[in-house]
Amino acid sequence: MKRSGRHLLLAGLFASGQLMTGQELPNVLGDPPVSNSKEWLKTGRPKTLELFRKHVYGRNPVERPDGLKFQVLKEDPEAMEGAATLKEVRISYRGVGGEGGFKLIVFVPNAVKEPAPGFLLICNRDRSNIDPTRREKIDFWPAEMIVKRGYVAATFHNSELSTDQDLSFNNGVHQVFDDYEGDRPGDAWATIAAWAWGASRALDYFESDESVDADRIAVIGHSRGGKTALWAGANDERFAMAISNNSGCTGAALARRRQGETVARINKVFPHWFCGNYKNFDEREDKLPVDQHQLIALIAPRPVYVASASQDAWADPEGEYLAAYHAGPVYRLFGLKSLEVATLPEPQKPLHEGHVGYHLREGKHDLTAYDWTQYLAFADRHFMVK
Ligand code: GTR
Repeated sequence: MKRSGRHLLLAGLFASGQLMTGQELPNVLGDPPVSNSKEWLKTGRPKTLELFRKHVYGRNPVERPDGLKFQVLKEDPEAMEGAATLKEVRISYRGVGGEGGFKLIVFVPNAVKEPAPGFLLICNRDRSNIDPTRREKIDFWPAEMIVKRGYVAATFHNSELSTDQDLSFNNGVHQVFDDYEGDRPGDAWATIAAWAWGASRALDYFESDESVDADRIAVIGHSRGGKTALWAGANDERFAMAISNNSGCTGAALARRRQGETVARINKVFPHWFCGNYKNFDEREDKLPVDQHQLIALIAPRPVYVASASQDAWADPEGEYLAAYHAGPVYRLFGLKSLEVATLPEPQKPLHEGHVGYHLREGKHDLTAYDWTQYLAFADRHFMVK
């Protein structure tokens, strides 16, 4: 294919990892661009969401299914030495392929007398990271710290919605709900969408639990879980906040920069994460009708937080920052402050002023106590927790 001078110039810029200006990206305000928040919500947002459904994450066959059930399997009002009430809840559903379900682990702070706000972590690591007995306590999910600060600490394991390997989509929610004639359509949901769907069903449960304030739930995930948290927040406007920890390629990072993990590489190694149509953009990022700054903008006017780690080049920290920065025009339509400069901040200097939060943590690809400390501070500002 013959490449135009402009493309060559852009390829050169990306290869050297330079900053991207808004002009090199699809217009975050849409095509044609909207000029106010009302138009954004009426046309800009739905059109952008549709592009992500069609080309990137795929389309859910069902949202809240009829007959969704919640069963409290276990309740301990004296968990965490009396600081929390633990509930283990089975969320179950039925579809053309039979029955399915997953377990939600919820710690509600006993000290909070009104419905409490909370964090819903999409866990993509070993289950020991989210041990409900709390014999194991790992910084990936510092449930005690979250509860102490007056928040619900909730989590589920992604593999119960869809295993992280099945290319035939013959397990979990795919087995329950998929009903395609012939080949799987190019825009059929895949694994990341299935995990995000689970987060929305957890939110359905919170709406039924009087001890939880379902209007103040932040959905959070790390890495592949971070990609999922952003998609959950974009798709389901009931999430009051979305937090992306080191989400990288097809999470917060701009695809067009081609830094670290690329679209072709992620589709090759994790072909089950995104819809079939996404493979059309292998080595053709410039042809993608969207880029990831638009995913972040779909969360507006709700607060969103993007975090990177200094040694996580694979996730392209600068590309993550710039996507958050370039979501700004949509936040400004609502009169809200976002990130102010197009330059990556220094490590350990969190930016919490506006509705788009960001920090670059010193260190490796991980979700750490430092990261959680920042998320709690940001949530305190927006959820009005003292
Ligand atoms: C990596 C993958 C990333 C990231 C990470 C993770 O292997 O390339 O996109 O999601 O896994 O989830 O830990």
